[in-house]
Amino acid sequence: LWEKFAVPENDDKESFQSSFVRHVTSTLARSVYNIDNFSAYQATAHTVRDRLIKRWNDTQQAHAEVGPKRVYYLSLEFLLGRSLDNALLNLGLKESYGEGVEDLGFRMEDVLDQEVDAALGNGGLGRLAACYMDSLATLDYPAWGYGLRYTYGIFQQRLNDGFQVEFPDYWLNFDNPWELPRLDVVIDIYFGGSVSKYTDNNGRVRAIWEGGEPIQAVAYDVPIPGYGTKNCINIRLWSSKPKRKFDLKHFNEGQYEKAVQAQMEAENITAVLYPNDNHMVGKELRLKQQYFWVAASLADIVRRFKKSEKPISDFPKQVAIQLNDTHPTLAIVELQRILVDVEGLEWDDAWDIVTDTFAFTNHTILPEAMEKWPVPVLTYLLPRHMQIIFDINLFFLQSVEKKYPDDRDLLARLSIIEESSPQFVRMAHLAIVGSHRVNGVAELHSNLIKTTIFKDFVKFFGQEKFQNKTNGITPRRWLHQANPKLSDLITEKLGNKDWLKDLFKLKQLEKYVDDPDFKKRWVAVKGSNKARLADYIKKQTGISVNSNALFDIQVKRIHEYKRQFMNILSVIHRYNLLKKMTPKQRKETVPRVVIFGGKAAPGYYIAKLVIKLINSVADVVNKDLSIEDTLKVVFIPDYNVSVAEIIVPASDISQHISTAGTEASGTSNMKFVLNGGLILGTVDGANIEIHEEIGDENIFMFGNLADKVEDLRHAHRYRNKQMDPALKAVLDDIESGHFGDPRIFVPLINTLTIGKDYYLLSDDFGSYLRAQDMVDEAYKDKDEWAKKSILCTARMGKFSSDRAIKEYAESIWNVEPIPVEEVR
Ligand code: 26Y
Repeated sequence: LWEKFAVPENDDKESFQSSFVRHVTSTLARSVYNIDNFSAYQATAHTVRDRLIKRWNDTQQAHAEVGPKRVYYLSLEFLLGRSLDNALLNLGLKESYGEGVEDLGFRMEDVLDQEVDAALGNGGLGRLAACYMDSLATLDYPAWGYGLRYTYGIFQQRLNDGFQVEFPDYWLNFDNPWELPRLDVVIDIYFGGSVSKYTDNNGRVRAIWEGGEPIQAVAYDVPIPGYGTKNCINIRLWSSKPKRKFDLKHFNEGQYEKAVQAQMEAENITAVLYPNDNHMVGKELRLKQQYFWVAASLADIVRRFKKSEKPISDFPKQVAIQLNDTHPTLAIVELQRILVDVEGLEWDDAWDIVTDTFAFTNHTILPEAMEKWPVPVLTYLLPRHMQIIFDINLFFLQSVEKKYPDDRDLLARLSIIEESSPQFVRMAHLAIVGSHRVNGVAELHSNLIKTTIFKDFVKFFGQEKFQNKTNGITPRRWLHQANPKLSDLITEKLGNKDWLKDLFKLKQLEKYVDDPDFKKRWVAVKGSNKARLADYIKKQTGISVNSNALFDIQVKRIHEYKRQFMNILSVIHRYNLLKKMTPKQRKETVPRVVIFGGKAAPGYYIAKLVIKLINSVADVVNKDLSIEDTLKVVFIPDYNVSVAEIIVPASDISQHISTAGTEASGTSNMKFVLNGGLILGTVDGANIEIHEEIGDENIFMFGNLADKVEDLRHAHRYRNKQMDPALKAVLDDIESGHFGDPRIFVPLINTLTIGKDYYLLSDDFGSYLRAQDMVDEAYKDKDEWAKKSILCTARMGKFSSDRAIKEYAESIWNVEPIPVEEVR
């Protein structure tokens, strides 16, 4: 009987339209005669959602039958962006549904544009998690993501007089078709309380933790469809809710408000995403978020494992948990607590299970990004966990002492506890000790962590524990979806879409680098993407830019180590040169549009001044008719995933100019090059591997190498080093008031003088300017440039997140793909 009523997957236009109309009238309760683009978006989204739910169920059923080892990706950030276009493309429905929508009188582009981004992340780390989920789904891995369902995502950025102002991102204002509330999946989470000890029947001392008032974690599931497969995986996001019961004590005392307040505090836990990128701010609520999330996730994972009825010692054979940075490190402690206190295992047996289960990815070596939490705060929020951390540390340090007797400095350096006053828990140390594998995110970064911040751990644990997994990006979103014209051209040339599942196939494009017709079409696609961006810029900022100019783009979080400051200083340098030129010289120079975008953390004063400086320079340059349109400067407000999808396909040059050794990998560098944009970059992060893949002629590299950085900083500190004269001239220009009240910029300029130029702008400025000149020179030869652009795309196979995920699956997780058949 059930089979008779099963919903078939009909992908044709008419089935779409009938479902669309049904959703308009039933789900949205509207009349089909007066619906706007937003309702059309909702009806389309709900139609796709029905498909996703079917696939989600089929996937869960297929996995349940096999009982495979599953991988769990714990990330406090999932920067998904929009879902509709991505789902249509991954499910292969774009064409039929597109026609269906247009027939009904809508433009698909307008409909897609109604969707608000799911912006539950800050930057690189969060977007990486989203790309990895796409690859896990596409490659048929039995995988789950676990995160938090923030009510407010990353703030919206607006500009006021050139300054950043933040607005709350209340993204759940309207119904969210991309989540399935699981109001039946609810887990009680406890904070505080007390620990008592007792002796059990076997004479063992055991601990009981009795937490305080419970807070509920409610599951919301976000289906992630793979490309060209029925596999559809799940990101489970937890939302905090008060447990619905009266606080009788307050109630009896007549303190109604107090009772309500306690309930509101429960909802606070998942209210807001912390907007700091690569910077630790020790807020207690952030720590509560972390525990709330890992405790709910582990309870869920353990419950699923127990359904298999396998012995608990099989846990690591069934479960791999990847820690996305140190944010979920308390999961290590929570699992040890469950195994020892709840399951009654011996400490050592439990610890073997824990370390075999977890692996840890580090995303930064910046000292200010290292998480540490005060022992007193942990002690009162999570008293039992604090005891367990002390025990983990004790046993760990005992094993160190055994191997290296009498090296007390080594013990202090390795200790999970920082012996300051108050004491702190070093989360990275805890993550390393509790994991069987640790990895960095690009070759240089993985080598650096082994020789600097984690050096002593390599000495103790040995090399094998420390790996590299160079980041990747999903070609489905970052080429197929964001750049449909280039995608079509590639598919036409290669004869099929196989390259979307095997990005190394792009190599075949190399055959056509000297084919004039192909080159012409390639350049035309770039031109139309630049025109699209020019339109967007006009709409958002009112600035008109010439889309024949060289588009030079730097979009990423604003941070001193990423050196947007150096970029805008070089723009001033360029402007001053242009002003001095004769009209004839100006005619011969390559016109440039310099485009910036990115958010500064709300409390990051210097980064916010950089935004102001960019806008002040833009104001002056864009108004100056004397330079005859040879230079324009644009700051695009509110950079996010869907804006990136417009920007990335439109670059001629993109800048990735961090001080060598500071950018762990970078992933936007990969996105730009995949779309046929060249890089102007430093010898840092994944730039190095991109260089290796695409060759010397197709990239502009400059600046000091990572192994020089420490010496250069040292030289600044102890000798009064001369500043680069070109840089000095530009600073003088700012100080003269050329770009508005110079007093505003004093603290920014001080970072280079009083602050000793920690990020070495002065040391790299000369070679940066020379590299810029080489860019101008190369761009004059349009034909050669087209060739470079094609070769860039053709050689990017390595940087697919599919490659990265396969490496994780094979050398860390030990999980296998499970093909999913449709269940009828
Ligand atoms: C401590 C806490 C507040 C914190 C919050 C966010 C610490 C770090 C972060 C985010 C880090 C991050 O996004 N790192 C980036 O990860 C990318 C993916 O691996 C790298 O490509 C990029 O170089 C790195 O900066």
